[in-house]
Amino acid sequence: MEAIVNHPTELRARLYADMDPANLTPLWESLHALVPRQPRSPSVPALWRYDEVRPFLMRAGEVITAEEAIRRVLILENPGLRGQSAITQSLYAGLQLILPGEVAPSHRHTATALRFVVEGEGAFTAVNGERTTMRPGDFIITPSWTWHDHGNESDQPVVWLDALDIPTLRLLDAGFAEDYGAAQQPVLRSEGSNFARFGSNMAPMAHDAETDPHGATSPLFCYPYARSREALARLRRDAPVDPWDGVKLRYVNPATGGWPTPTLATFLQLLPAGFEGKAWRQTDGAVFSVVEGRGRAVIERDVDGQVHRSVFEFGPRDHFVVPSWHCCRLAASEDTVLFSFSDRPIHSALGVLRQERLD
Ligand code: GTQ
Repeated sequence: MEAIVNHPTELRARLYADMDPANLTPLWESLHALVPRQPRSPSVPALWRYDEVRPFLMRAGEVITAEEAIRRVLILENPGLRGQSAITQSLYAGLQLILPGEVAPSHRHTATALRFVVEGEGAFTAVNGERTTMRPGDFIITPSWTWHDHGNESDQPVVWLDALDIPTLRLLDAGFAEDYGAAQQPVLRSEGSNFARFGSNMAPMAHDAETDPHGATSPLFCYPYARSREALARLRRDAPVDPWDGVKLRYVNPATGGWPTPTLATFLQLLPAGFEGKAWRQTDGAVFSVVEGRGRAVIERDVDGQVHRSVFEFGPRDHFVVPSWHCCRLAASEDTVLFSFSDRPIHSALGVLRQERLD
């Protein structure tokens, strides 16, 4: 009897049980999970085909108005994180629908948001007293704590991808929000004045400065697709195509050269027809929005010596996620343009960003 009770396993089990009510738990039982040899994300690769998503979005348009919903959005929820409103552990993504004549009322929150226009033309987002018309492929920023409302004065439904750092703010318990009190904020400046100030490789004089007081977010809030697409087309003709990324550029904060937002990095890349990319992996989890073309993403992860492989055939307006430290290879059967965003600024700020180019 004594011998059994004094066996280390028994003694340990008794210790765990006795100290549990004191909110104490032994590190040594979870050390490897807490300090992993390499990331083992609970997020999994996933693809949302627009053909499948769009009918649900339009049904959402029939059952609730934008005004009632505040934001009529279908959240892209990672299958490994169901119930958490997250596409990766740090990022939120959703597809927002706004129908002709609707208004999504003005509010502000500490979460940083970006929009990437997926379908339709002629809706607008208003940020800090200025509207920007949304066209497919435009990348738009809603900085932390800025008033923003959306409207659609066109005759067609408009859909865009929303990306926010909501799960990161939840982790930090730093979420605040306020309603403006009226459906729409007043328009203080004519459309295009923000772009004139910050979108031409120039910047305002000191007396005219109209910048984010924290300096953390780009003062330019719309990056039109036409400009970015033209840059990629030009580089595709004039510069070598990278074997991993094709022709890829990052969006910048024109005031600093850094990322456009403190938490979200954004990219646009062109994969020429026939491109068969080499494999890469990175600690930042990335979400892709297909703008033009068709191709394939092969995403692999080694779990205890067993390779899990996802093969996604994608086309226009499809979305997919490549979680942290998964190997990804991109291929294109036609000229393909991909927008993507990730939590890279957070990894960089913490000094934990790792990127590898494989093969
Ligand atoms: O447009 O402000 O998808 O506040 C989630 C939360 C969009 C927005 C979302 C938001 C918004």
